[in-house]
Amino acid sequence: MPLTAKSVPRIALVSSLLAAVAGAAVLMAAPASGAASTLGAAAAQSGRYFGTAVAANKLSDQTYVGILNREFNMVTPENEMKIDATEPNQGQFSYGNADRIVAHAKAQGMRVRGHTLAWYSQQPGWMQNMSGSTLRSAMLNHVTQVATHYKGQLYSWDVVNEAFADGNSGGRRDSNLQRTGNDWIEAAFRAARAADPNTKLCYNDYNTDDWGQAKTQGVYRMVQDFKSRGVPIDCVGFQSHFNSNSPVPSNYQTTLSSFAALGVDVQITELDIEGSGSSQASNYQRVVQACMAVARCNGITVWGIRDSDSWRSSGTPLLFDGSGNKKAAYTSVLNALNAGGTNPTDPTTTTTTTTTQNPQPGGCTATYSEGQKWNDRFNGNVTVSGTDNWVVTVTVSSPQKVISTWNTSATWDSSGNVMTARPNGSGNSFGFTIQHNGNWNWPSLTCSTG
Ligand code: G2I
Repeated sequence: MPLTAKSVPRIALVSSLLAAVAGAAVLMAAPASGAASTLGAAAAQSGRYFGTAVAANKLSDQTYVGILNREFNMVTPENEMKIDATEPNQGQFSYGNADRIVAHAKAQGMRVRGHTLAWYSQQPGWMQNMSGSTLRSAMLNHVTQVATHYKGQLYSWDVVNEAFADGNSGGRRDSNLQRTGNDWIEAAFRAARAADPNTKLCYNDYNTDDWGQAKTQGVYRMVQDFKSRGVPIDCVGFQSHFNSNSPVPSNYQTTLSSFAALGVDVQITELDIEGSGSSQASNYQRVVQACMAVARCNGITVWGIRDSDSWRSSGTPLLFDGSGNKKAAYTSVLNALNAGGTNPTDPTTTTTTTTTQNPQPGGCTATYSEGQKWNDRFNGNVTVSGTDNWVVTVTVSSPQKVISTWNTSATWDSSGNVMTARPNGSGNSFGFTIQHNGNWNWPSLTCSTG
């Protein structure tokens, strides 16, 4: 029930506003320190990056390089680190084009996402014809050699790409690699970790953006299993290739935050959205806002610079037109980045307790203090003063959920976001656990006398 001055005349205020303000610096929105004028600088305000796929053969195109150097602070080689490019003949490695991209990025102060060490596609001929234990060892040798070559130079690696099947099975895609045994993915991750211990290791896939899809759930279960067994995985890449057949799902943020709650980072790795004008701009805005709302969403990479650079250029899916002009989608992305987001600062390092003073006469005050924090959830404690007969509402923001309470009798409204807490005979302090699903904001409280 909404609390109004009329229905609850002795309502007293609420401490949570103060608590929220006090906590803002460490926990909540990262204040945008003035609007930045490029994508990379705007993303950097909240500790994120904004990247693009780069093709080595375009590094001589001045318009292309001009936009690249001005706007982006992360680079993914579009094809140059794939298996057919880096090991064209077995045991003979070829890094020329990939190294040129890495060198260009470094000279510009940009970082690099490696893409990709193990994939069913773009295998060189010699690998396509292999199977069984011969293929398994060749794959692991490839991972070891290439990860060693780039040791310490990359921000993250897409260790395994596109290993799950489309459709309703939620299982693995058939491939020569899959036929070497279901443990091929974890074997690849272990080999990558051994070769390059300080680079984030990602699993990367498409059609995993909709939380309701079987494929998304299949990948989620794999990551959950890897985390529970100590398989070294640090991040999940969401390619996010969208068009009218595969639109931005309404639950996209839930997908990102649900994976993040497993204790991995999430990255949007190959974003492009077909369309034009304001509808394309608003779809881009939704994607950026979802990442900005999830503390462990490290950054966003678009899959090319100009529409004409895209693997599906006829759909004009990128942020710059064929002449290099900024599109409406560019502006909506820049604005969404400048609006700030949930701070990706490690949330487990701070503990703040706040108290409030001067409760209104005859009313009550509910004081929130921060409790213990874990990767996926945090505790809050509330102390009530002014009455023993209190009613405290605790409102969490979606996709947060209160998953347990203590020392109170609690009921929820139909949205599940508003909890009404009353005394249960345990005194005037109670607490709860919030599963944050990527949103670390504190709840807001109101206190009234019952
Ligand atoms: O298909 C879009 C992306 C889906 N996720 C994984 C990404 O690695 C993939 O990127 C695309 C590249 O954008 C294309 O540029 O991967 C394609 C290959 O699977 C790339 O296409 C290839 C063509 O197939 C080759 O014929 C061509 O020589 O690009 C090569 C270089 O232009």
